[in-house]
Amino acid sequence: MEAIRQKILHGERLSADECLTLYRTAPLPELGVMAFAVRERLNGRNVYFNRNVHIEPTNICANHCLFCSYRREEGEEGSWDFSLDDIFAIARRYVGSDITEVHIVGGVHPHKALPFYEGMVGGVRDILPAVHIKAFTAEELWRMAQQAGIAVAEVLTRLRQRGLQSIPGGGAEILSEALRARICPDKLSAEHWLEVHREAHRQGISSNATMLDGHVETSEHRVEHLQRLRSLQDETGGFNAFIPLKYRKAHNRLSEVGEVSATEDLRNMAICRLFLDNIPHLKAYWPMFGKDMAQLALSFGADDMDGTIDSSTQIYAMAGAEDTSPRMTVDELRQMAQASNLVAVERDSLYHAIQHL
Ligand code: V47
Repeated sequence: MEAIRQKILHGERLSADECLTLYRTAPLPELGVMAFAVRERLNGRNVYFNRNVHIEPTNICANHCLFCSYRREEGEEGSWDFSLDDIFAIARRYVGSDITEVHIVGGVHPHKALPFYEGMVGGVRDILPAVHIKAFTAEELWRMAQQAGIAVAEVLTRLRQRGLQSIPGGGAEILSEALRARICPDKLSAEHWLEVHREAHRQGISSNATMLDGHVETSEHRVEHLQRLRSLQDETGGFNAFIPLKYRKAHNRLSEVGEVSATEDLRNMAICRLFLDNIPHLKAYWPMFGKDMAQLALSFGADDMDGTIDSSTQIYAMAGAEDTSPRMTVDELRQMAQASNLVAVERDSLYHAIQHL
């Protein structure tokens, strides 16, 4: 541990073995102190947030991921499948509002194709011309390419022409082929997930990366995941933020595994901050963690709280998150930062500070 402490102190990179040692043995308080020092070095005392909404076009999904509480079959009770008009009606609600980002992610619909998604992005762009569109996970993009029989590069180019500006971090789960075969057998491979993000970065489209943790994965799996992300970031520099997503157990086929403790969540947050020395931001995604845990995470390496959300996402409520209608006011976000002796900074989707006049 002393050798690791010295490395952190001197801003040196941790090896995969050292990361594993942290997962196996490092106590929470010590991790917290080190991760906070690193977050201060990278982001000062800033706590970033934005004013955002999600649009979830459908929960009908061709995949059968064991951890998913959200997917439904076509026609099944509880399924939804928005038309473009439905989606545009949602977007229109925000005309004249102060949101700066729309985040669009849904299930992999078995019968929708690229022109539908091009129309979606183009329509939302027309309705909200100044709002940043962050849309479609690597999984959705990969499927669009497969369905159209074209390369992912072309999908990205076409969507970018219609207004796509960045891509969210979902679908990464754990970047280990063996584990994916167990928990998300229909999803794109780890290698393909990385390939989609590599191509996005090559085209100047920045992205986020997630890790779905706290289920059947081992510490070795987490280290493999983090290592693969760090390598890609060395290559491209295109990731803005990393987002650990705690596995939530309600209404899915992994429920019997249960959920890991708050201590484990915070240890993981801190270790991610220590190992991922090249991804600038670490997000405490409060609709999944809960507000209290997200606030605590700010003292364990996290510097970003995502945004106001406006009750527009259902993924986590369906998986057992306490907050079934997640929304935060800007005042609430500011108070959460202040109470941690930190400074809330409103940001745009690329982490530039925004000053409202
Ligand atoms: O990929 C699904 C996860 C992800 C469960 O980029 C679950 O800013 C926990 O990626 N328990 C989608 N997690 C959400 C996502 C995301 C969210 C917020 C911000 C950003 C961003 C990205 O949700 C999926 C999967 O890893 N997920 N089911 C569950 N039961």
